[in-house]
Amino acid sequence: MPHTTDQIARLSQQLHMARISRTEQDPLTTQNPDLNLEMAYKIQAHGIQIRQSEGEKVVGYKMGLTSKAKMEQMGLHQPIFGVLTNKMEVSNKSEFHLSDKIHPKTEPEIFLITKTELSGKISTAEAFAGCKDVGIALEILDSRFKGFQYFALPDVVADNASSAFFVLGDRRPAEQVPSLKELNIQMAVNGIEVAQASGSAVLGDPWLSLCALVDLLAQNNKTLPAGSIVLTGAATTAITLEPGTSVSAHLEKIGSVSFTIPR
Ligand code: OOG
Ligand code: MG
Repeated sequence: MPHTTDQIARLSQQLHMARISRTEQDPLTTQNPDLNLEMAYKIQAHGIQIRQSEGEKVVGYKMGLTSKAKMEQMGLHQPIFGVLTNKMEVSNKSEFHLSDKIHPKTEPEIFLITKTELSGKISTAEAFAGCKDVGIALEILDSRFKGFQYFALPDVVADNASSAFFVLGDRRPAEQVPSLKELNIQMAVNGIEVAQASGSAVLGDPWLSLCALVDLLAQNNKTLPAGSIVLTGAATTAITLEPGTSVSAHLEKIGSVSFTIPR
């Protein structure tokens, strides 16, 4: 059966309500085995339109499944993107409560802030030239699917790549850190290291993650506006959030980001 605008609206509304009511859903592909990536990005875009109609503003994008660690953790092997809104941003060094979340996890990511509009196929030199700042972030994921697992790529794309929240930490002008490959990224819980990688874990070079995002956006007839926040994708596996802990991430030459989960 051909996919209709109605189906896209229905499935994005289902995920929207799942997020608001914190009710885990069966993967969409269980009921809709013919759901493909193209339709999944349409469901994602429709879900963002619903959030915009409720007053949220798009502030950037996230890349997902850009490291081997994440691909293996999720059992999915192709980079994807999701949309970030202003309502998803959590202040650095603030408290993050678990009570109104489903099953959140966090992961350390290099973030970029663009300074020019970027579109189509770009080189790493063009990606670097198009960016203002480089920084360290913690992304907080919260899948709307049962057990945060066993989903196929169209499920996670439709679910806005499991986006929930993000925390931006220290940043520096991009000119001061042109090479990101060799920078050490570390995540700690209560000050004890739990995961570590180098920048090259992200597609071999985090600048390539920006190139991949701009290319994926072009395939969806979109460009990346100047001033966008871009999460380049987790360098390590994600960890489950536990009450009474403090999570931090550190990026060599740049600085840190953290949040605390009350008991
Ligand atoms: C999918 C989103 C992946 C990343 O940084 O690789 C992602 C998921 O893990 O549910 O955000
Ligand atoms: Mg991520």
